[in-house]
Amino acid sequence: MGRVVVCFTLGLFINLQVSGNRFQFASYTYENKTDPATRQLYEFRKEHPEPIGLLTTSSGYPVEIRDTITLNTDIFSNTFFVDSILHLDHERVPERVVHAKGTAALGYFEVTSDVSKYTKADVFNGIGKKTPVVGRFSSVAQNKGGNDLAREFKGLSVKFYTQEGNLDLLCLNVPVFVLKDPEYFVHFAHASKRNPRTDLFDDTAKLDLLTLRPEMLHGSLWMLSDYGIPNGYRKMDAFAIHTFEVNNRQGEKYFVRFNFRTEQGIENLSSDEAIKISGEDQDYYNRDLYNAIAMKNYPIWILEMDVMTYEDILNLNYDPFDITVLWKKGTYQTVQIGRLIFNENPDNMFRISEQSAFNPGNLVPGIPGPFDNVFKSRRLSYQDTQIHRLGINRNRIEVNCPIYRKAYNRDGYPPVKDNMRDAPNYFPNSFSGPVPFVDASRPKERLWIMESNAVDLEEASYFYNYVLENDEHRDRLANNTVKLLLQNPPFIQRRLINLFYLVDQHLGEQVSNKLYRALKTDITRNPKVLRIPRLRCY
Ligand code: HEM
Ligand SMILES: *[C@@H]1O[C@H](CO)[C@@H](O)[C@H](O)[C@H]1NC(C)=O
Ligand SMILES: *[C@@H]1O[C@H](CO)[C@@H](O)[C@H](O)[C@H]1NC(C)=O
Ligand SMILES: CC(=O)N[C@H]1CO[C@H](CO)[C@@H](O)[C@@H]1O
Repeated sequence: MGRVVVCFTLGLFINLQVSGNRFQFASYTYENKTDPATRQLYEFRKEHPEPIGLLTTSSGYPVEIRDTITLNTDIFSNTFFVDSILHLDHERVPERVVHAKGTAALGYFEVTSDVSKYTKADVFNGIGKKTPVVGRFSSVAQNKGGNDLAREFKGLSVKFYTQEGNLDLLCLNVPVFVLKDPEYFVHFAHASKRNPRTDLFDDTAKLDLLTLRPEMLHGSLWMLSDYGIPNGYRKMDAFAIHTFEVNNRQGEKYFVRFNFRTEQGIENLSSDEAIKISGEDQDYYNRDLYNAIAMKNYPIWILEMDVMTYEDILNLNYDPFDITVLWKKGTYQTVQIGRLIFNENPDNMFRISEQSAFNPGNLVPGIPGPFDNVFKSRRLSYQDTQIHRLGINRNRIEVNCPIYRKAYNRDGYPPVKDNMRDAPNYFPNSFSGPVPFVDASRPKERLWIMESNAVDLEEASYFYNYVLENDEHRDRLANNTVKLLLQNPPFIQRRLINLFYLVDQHLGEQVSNKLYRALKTDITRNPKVLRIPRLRCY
């Protein structure tokens, strides 16, 4: 009886191996017909032809073969059974409030240019210097396990394990954000996620909020355009968006926007292509990244910064700190910093992806960072949500550990690692506890910016007329908008179209004509149904 159960996990493979030519042939075509992600278990067995060891409970008790079956036994005396069932009951942590669906990769960053003129950050200084990184790619509103192909922004977070602590750059695949007042992030998140009654994604909520907060128009146009569905995480750029203050060894300030440019080229999917692919594989992005890395086709991004001097920003006719605004051509110069390469798949996604905690406030000397209100609120919000998700000792979890750490923080829910052993636990002290350093070139004053509440539709208009490269792309944008509008009550349809007319007459006309036609066709087909029923907006 016991032996039958053991063979259930290993027996199938063992049979394949020993059953002669017919099965060897089968295994040959199997390798050639499957992708690395599909073959993962098979590859594991190839690397480990024998079981990797004896089975124990989580406290190390060796499991006897008769304890792997509980029928007709004294079940609660069975340590193996109790240990495994209790563990299963507790093995979820809360998914991220946003960016829950994602995947991670490991790699390194290599400096390719001398940027010491702008920043003294050690990680970016010294051509050829390599720094290990972890990256996490994500969608925004999808739940963990959701659809990679939904029309949403995509994220790329990079944690650099530098000699001066962790530097986290959190990026989106578009260069602007949808809002500049962090209070509205709460409402943007609620409208993007599930409706409280139906528990469904709700296009009405999305367009209602968009039309009531017109500063969202610019970012939303990016989302409705081809940029809304890249053809996988490898085929997109990634932008940290905010304007960061940086400083050099002399304490001189510069203002920069960090941009990762894909070496794979930007590619995107149309709504129809995305619907088709998601019917077959909702994990299309995750699989694509995993397979590329497994097949040594390592994805690469060039990290650049767009730079302005202090004098530059004093002489602009727009606000360079506004994250709903693109920096205007001709007002900045672009400097290359280095290359980001992902060359390793994590051997355990929970350990690396689910437990990772990126914090925009994780910065290094030489990068004091942005000072707009959205960034200031993010310095708090990410840590707060991660304390909820992973606990107060999130930075003592392996994937988040900096190379060097000596802090006065003690205790709390595990992991605590060595908990600073017997070192003094208060500051200041006279007994050789850790001491702060002196940064002579740290700029003495910080800027304080006044942020305007006014909404300037010029940004959206520029996007429609100049960022979109041709009328076909504009037509796809209009088509995507109409699909969303069809899910909305007429007063919201009118509100969006009115706003679109203000952005650009052609955009307003396109969308209203297409909407009119779509409604008409729909009415003709079925007079009772005004709305096209479908699962999600693409
Ligand atoms: C007020 C503005 C914002 C707030 C309050 C906010 C909040 C959050 C929260 C709570 C998470 C989940 C973090 C976790 O559980 O570990 C998150 C994730 C993320 N956010 Fe934001 N966010 C804001 C704006 C932005 C902006 C402007 C960007 C891009 C520049 C951005 C990029 C990301 C990325 C890439 C992730 C995924 C991190 C990961 O992979 O773990 N967010 N955000
Ligand atoms: C088939 O798989 C084998 C074993 O992995 C490999 O050596 C061979 O190159 C593959 N052939 C083709 C045509 O991909
Ligand atoms: C937009 O939709 C119309 C109507 O379905 C279609 O004829 C047209 O080809 C679409 N435009 C693009 C660029 O796909
Ligand atoms: C922004 C962008 O790269 N758009 C491209 C998306 O893909 C279509 C079809 O492949 C191209 O025509 C667009 O230029």
